[in-house]
Amino acid sequence: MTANTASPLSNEAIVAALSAIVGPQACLSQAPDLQPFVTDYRGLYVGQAAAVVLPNSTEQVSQVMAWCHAHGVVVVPQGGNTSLMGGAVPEPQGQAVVLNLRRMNQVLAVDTVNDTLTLQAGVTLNAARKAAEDAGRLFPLRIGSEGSCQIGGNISTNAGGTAVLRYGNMRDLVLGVEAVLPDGRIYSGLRGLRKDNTGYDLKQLFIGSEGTLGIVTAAVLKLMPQPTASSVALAAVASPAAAVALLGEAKKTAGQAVTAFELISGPALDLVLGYLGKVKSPFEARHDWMVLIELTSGASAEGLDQTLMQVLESGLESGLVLDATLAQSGADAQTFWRIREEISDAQTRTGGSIKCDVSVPLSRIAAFIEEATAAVLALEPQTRMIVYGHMGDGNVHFNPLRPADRPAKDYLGAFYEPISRQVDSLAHAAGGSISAEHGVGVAKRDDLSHYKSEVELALMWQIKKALDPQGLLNPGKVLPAPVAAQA
Ligand code: S2G
Ligand code: ZN
Repeated sequence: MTANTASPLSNEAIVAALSAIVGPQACLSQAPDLQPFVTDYRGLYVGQAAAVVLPNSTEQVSQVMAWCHAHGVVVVPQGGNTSLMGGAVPEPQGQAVVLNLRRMNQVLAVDTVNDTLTLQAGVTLNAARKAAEDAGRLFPLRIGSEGSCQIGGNISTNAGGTAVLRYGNMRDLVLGVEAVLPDGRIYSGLRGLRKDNTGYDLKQLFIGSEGTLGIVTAAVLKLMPQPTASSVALAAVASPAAAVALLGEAKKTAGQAVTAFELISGPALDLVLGYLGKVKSPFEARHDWMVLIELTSGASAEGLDQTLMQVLESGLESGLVLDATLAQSGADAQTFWRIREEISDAQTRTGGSIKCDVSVPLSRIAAFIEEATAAVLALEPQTRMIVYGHMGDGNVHFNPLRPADRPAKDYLGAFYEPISRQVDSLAHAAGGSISAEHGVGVAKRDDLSHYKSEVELALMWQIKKALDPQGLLNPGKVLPAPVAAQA
């Protein structure tokens, strides 16, 4: 099934028809205006579009989708366009319409009795977290791009981030979804029930499917109790295996309070300190590995600090921990988190890395890191191993950094394939996933054919064809071309 991109209409006819639906101000067609919407976050994928539409309601989304469906015009849904996998921009050729949801940015209801937050898809994650906080609650999804990513995109990519260990990823935080289907019909599932066993759980079709089965236009999210205290520490550890053992100790001692457990390699710390400039290293000596540990709870702050100190002291006694520093203030905690969260931008600003967003069972993660490091250095001995991320939930960003003497086109081009393939195959062999939280988009689409079974790929294609038989919604993303037999 191929996307029906060769619609007989001219771009002008498409623009005229869609302007009549969303208004001429909300229908862009000039190349300079289109550029930011057809270029992905990393500037690696640039697409072609006949128009960008910015609807302000579900009804307008429905009418745009119905018109495009009737005329065989491709639609690419887009939120904050922060996808790292090229999932939210159109293909390089064609007359796609980018449908950006940023004007649908209203918080519709904050319900502190049912503990639900109902909002439109274009609300940024920051704004959603603020609406929860203002109501004395927590919406716990926490990712570095929260200032620009939108709830609709978080849902369609099943976003994860630094608090998954405690609160799960977006799939665990969504109670209801409203979505526009490829033919323009509206699926209205904005219910906030914790229990509803009345047939297939249809909202799950739109969570993590990256805008290929429907356009998320609104959602009902879970609200959690607002923690009144948190305690954060950076601990230098002997190895990833020591980090895994320390995580076990922390869970044993602090239980549910363990909210984040983030691994940071020595090269990653060097890179981010160099990028931040004024931030001092948290440790006197240089260490190859460290972890950021955060405990949060409703209990008092000193109780949490004592608990975290207990974990660190027992780690120091057992040799798991080589050095540790406990945040003495909110400012300290902010600095520790800044060190962790700026690693992402530090890579981009230092020439770019090959992003391997993998997850493996915790019991295998240390061996995986060792094997993958050896494999990458055998291919490219000068690589700096930027390894960091959400060890607590088994997800590691294993991002070999481009050596300074390698031109970007070589490294992210010629070297990308062999390095990415090596890392992915080792993660798969360890029982893991080649994309833990960033999704598939274009970047990992073809790799899926190596790592998903024939039955899985066939099922996904059957669902895609059932909802989008013309292949108009976000074509070329997520699903590798079907094997002839399945087409
Ligand atoms: C993180 C951000 C994207 C990346 O920092 O947790 O998900 O790999 C990443 O730089
Ligand atoms: Zn991450």
